[in-house]
Amino acid sequence: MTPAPTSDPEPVRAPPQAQPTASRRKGSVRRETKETTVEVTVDVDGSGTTSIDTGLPFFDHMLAQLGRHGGFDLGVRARGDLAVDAHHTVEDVGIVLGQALAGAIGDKAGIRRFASISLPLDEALVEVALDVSGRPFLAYGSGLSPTAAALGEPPFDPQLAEEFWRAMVGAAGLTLHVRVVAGVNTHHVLEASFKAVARCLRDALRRESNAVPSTKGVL
Ligand SMILES: [Mn+2]
Repeated sequence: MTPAPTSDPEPVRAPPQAQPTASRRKGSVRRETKETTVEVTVDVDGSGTTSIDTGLPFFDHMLAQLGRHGGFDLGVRARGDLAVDAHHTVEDVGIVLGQALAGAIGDKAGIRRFASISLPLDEALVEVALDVSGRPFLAYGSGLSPTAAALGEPPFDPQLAEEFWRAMVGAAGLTLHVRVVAGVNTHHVLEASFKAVARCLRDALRRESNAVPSTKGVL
């Protein structure tokens, strides 16, 4: 005969509730002007899956680095006035990506906020420091000659990388420093810089708590 229990068994714990911070941070923006039509979707808590089509193969290659090494799912589709040149398309993708990121990260609760890296790609070495500050600021030194040859077809002028970062940080409210320490090959220098920013975004947007990481209480 089994004796009746004399005390309550260990209380059954409720299954863990999904924390508010466990929700996936997603943003989606579509922007249409007379120069470009750009659609961006971003899932900051994704897995680095990308689907990129801007009409500029080299830029696609760079944006794929951003998503893959940023650890976020990134969809970009852009149709721009490439017959003029790539400028409007690149700049507008930066604006829309920045807006989508801002929407995804919301009030920035719990994020690490700061990140930096020194990232090599063969002979190229790029330093990046990032603050998800809410204050747009870009310091950019590519070290590349203004006459460095364009990449891909249709051509991506290497100078457009700076325009892209300025547009993105302006729309997302990021403080971003990109400094090329060494590098000869243009493809390597640009790719290292995109990978470095990606890695910093991944680290800075990682959630470490539920608090907004500012003594002001807001970012
Ligand atoms: Mn490459």
